[in-house]
Amino acid sequence: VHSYEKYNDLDTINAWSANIAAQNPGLVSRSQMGSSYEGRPIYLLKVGKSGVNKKAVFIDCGFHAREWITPAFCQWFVKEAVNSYGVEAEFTSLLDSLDFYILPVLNVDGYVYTWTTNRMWRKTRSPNANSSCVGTDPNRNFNAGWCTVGASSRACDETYCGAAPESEPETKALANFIRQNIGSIKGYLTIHSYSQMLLFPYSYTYSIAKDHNELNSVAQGAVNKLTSLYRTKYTYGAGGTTIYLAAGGSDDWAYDTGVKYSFTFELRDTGRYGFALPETQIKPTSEETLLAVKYIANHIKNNA
Ligand code: 0X9
Ligand code: ZN
Ligand code: ZN
Repeated sequence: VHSYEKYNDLDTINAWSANIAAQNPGLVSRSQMGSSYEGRPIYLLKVGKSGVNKKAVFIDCGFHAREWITPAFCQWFVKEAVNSYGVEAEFTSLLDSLDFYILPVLNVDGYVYTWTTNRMWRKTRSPNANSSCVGTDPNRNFNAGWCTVGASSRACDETYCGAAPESEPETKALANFIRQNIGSIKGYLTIHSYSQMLLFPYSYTYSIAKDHNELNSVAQGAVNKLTSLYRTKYTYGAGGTTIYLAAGGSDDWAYDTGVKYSFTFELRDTGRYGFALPETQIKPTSEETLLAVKYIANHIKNNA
């Protein structure tokens, strides 16, 4: 049975997404963005009041399989949207002027594998040529300095970049969707855990992004909002200097493809529980993150 304050398995998340779309026809619709290597559907929710020429913000969760707090946040975001529309002014205004594409779980095969077999799995579940090791790191598989730094060309490694950019059906589906909707998508938020950071391009080079100063001030404002709720400490900055150089990430790829407001969130915590964040932290983590996401969305609404 589904709960916003528990970790839900993939079947439960898929049943939830079908249900919340059916119950909120004027606000939420569900489509299938693609299919995984093992043939599972990858569902995408579109959340917003219908209108013409709306700008959009794309938010994905469940890139890395073991980062369970992230699908929980995506579910929380949709719940808050449907409960707030027509009730709370700020979220209502955001949903009137923006569409949010919410991808609750990108790496569906990996997520299932963390529930059935290995809680600490990170990568996809596609086989590799001439290796018995399985999987590619989806966040090393995008065409942004692909496999040049902070990524491995060895199939057994956790940061394996894959045989080629977009070699994985999951990353190919995401990249195709953004390319097809590049005219409307103004923001790209990819949700990871853990380490309490808000990152923006670049991570494949120390070069300063053209929009560095604006992205830095948006990140500062978002982190200040987040911290205001429970005093959770976040650091922020360009990925390369703030966390590490790592090429092939979706944030850098989206930015270079034309999505100016591209950010990676690294949610709680800083390592006490790590990926095994207790379920009691789903609500506070989601509520503080929501403040930061709404801050960024407001900036996009007013500036993109
Ligand atoms: O290494 C990653 O993919 C992310 N950290 S995680 O611990 N969730 O794996 C950080 C990604 C930052 N952005 C890029 N490297 N492009
Ligand atoms: Zn991650
Ligand atoms: Zn709330």
